[in-house]
Order: sequence, then structure tokens, then C-alpha cells
Amino acid sequence: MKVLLVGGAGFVGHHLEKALTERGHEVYVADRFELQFRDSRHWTIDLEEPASIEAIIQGICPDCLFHLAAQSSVSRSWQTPDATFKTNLLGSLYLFQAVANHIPDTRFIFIGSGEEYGINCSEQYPFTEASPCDPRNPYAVSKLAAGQILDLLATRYQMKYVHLRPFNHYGPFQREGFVIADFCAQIARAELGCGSRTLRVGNLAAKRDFLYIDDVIAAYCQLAEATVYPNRIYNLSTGKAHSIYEILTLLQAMSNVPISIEIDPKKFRPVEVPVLVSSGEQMFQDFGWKPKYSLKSGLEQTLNWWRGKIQKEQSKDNILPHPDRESKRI
Ligand code: A2R
Ligand code: GDD
Repeated sequence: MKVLLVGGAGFVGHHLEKALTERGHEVYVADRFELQFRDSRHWTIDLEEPASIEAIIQGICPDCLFHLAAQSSVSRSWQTPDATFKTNLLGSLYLFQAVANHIPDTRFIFIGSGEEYGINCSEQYPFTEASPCDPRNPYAVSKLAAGQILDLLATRYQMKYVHLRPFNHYGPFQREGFVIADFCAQIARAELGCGSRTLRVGNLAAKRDFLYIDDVIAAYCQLAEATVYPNRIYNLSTGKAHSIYEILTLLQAMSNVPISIEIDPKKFRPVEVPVLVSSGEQMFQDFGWKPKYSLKSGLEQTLNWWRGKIQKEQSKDNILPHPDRESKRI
């Protein structure tokens, strides 16, 4: 099957490209590649330029398309709500229109966010797909609005789509700016003697539903290969909430050097969602998907990856850009 990953050079795309290729699919990636990283399978796209979208949609004509491209940081969306809306809402609209006009039969997987639900859940009452949405930051509003537009266009043009709402995910290749990557990177630098042993952290009281990247990829592969497309929303989650403090404590215990903590008020959000957790029941019922990784083993693998990355950065051999997709950003 021909699969196109729009925004496929990011954290999730990096893993998904590899997994789908290993499963025998013909995978194309469209992202903001610099000239030297483009080839027949890696195309340059800018969601804010409809012409670049049209060219790729018509040039590739995929059987299945994942829309992963986004300004994906909640924190940054408070600093640049306009840029967040441009990419996540307007850019998504351009992409939906191109698909509706040229390849309405493609299986379209829109990656939204658990953040779309906002505040009204607790550990006793996790969100389900039927929960009302009350988004609490510009990123969440942009994802909710994009999903609503997709639903309207899909009805009008008989498109086949899934609107997925993944909750927090983490693992190797996630960049700094997200909580587990931030903590692991700082610990790895402290261990290698090139960073402080005092970790700067934000709000430790928040609770989130964390998925290890391999579990996310397993779900995405199942969706790509599914034959039934019910044009609906699915939550991707574990059903368990962990406080950021708990994550920090687990990582501190894995560190080879003593780590102390400094709360940095600049890392707090203007508005914080205290708990974000969802039942993953619907994905299990309809696709048989269930997360397999424990938080502890996922954190160990992520911290080990950061140890290797920081070590590599420290070594002299790494002056030239590394020839993998990560290098898009170097
Ligand atoms: O911002 P960059 O240059 O790193 O590129 C990101 C790309 N992207 C775009 N691609 C084309 N046109 C744009 N205007 C545009 N703006 C951003 O989307 C990046 O390569 C990719 C998103 O990857 P990440 O930020 O690493 O997100 P992640 O964790 O892979 O999440 C995938 C999806 C996103 O829609 C999240 O909002 C959702 O899952 O949670
Ligand atoms: N980034 C960061 N860095 N967050 C911190 C820190 C820190 O040092 N300390 C505490 N936090 C808290 C944040 O306040 C938030 O409550 C929680 O850790 C998670 O923050 P992020 O990892 O930045 O992710 P997010 O929850 O805002 O958004 C992620 O999950 C969404 C799905 O729930 C992103 O991956 C989104 O793209 C995704 O849609």
C-alpha cells in the first residue's frame, strides 16, 4: 500500500516511516525538508502553501495518508497562537481540501490530540470519545477546529477518515521541549559532565496519560491496515494517569549521578490542565489495540537513547550532520 506521512520527519513520523516500510508498504514522507534531504520518497511541503500540497497529493496519490504535521507544542502555542493556527488549522484545511478534490477515497488519518477535551476529567472518570470538548490552550483549540472542519468536508465529499486523539507520548527521537525529553536530556548531560546536576522543571503536579512511542506506532500501523473506516474519533491512551512528579522520581532513580530539582516558574503554562487521562477502550474494542510497555521500561529506553545521543554530540566525529531524518533540524 502507498502511504503518505505529512509531517513525517517529526518524532512520530520518524518511527512510523520505519515501521510501515518494514511491514512492506511504500512510504512517502512530506515535511519541511531542506534541499539536501529530499529524494524520491522525501518531498518538501509547506502546509501554508496550498500549491506545494496539491503537487504532492497529485504526484503521489496515496492509498492512505497520515496527517501528522503540526506546531505540536502546547507551551509554544501560548507564545505564537497565530503561527499555531496558521499551521494546525489553516494548513490542515488546505490539506483536507486537496485530498477532497483529488483523492477523496484515500484513507485519511488525522492526528488530533487528547488536549482537545480540556479539563473535565479525573482519574475516576477518564475521558471517552463521547466526552464534550472544552479546550484550554491555543494548540488544543486549533486541533479541535481542524477535526471539525475535516468532519464537515468528509461528509460533503464522502471521504474516509479517522480522527485520532493521542494522549501524551514519549520515546527516542522526541525533541526537547516536551517533559520526558526535557528531563532525560538534562539527566544525560549531568551524567556525562556537560550539564548541571540540578534539573530545572515546571509544574510537577499535572497528571498525564503517557504512551511509549512503540505502542503509538503499533496503533497507527493497525489503523493504516484496517479495512473498515468508520469516520469517527478514537482516543489513543492507556487509561492511567501519572503525575509529572512521579515521572521525575522514576528518572532520578535511574540516574547514575545525584540529581536535585529546581522549580522554574518560566516553565509553567498560563493555563494548565490538571489531569488528562482517557480510557483506551474503544481502540481495543474496534481494533484490538492495547498498550504493552510499562512506564518504567519506556523511561529506561528513552533515557538510554538520550545518553547515546548526548555522548555522540560530545564526540568529535559528530561535527557533520547525521544522515538520518533527524538531521532536518540540525
Ligand atoms: O516544525 P518542523 O520544521 O520540525 O516540522 C514539523 C512538521 N511541520 C510542518 N510540515 C509542513 N508544513 C508546515 N507548515 C509544518 N509545520 C510543522 O510537522 C515536524 O517535522 C512535524 C511534526 O512533528 P513533531 O513536532 O515532532 O510532532 P510529533 O510528536 O511527531 O506529533 C505528531 C502529531 C502532531 O500533529 C501532534 O500535534 C500530535 O501528533 O500529537
Ligand atoms: N515540556 C515540559 N518541560 N513540561 C513540563 C516540565 C518541563 O520541564 N515540567 C513540568 N511539565 C508539565 C507541563 O506543564 C504539562 O503539564 C506536562 O508536563 C506535559 O507537558 P509536555 O510534555 O510539554 O506535553 P503537553 O502535555 O503539553 O502536550 C503533549 O501531549 C499532547 C497530548 O496530550 C504534546 O505531545 C502534544 O503534541 C500532544 O497533543
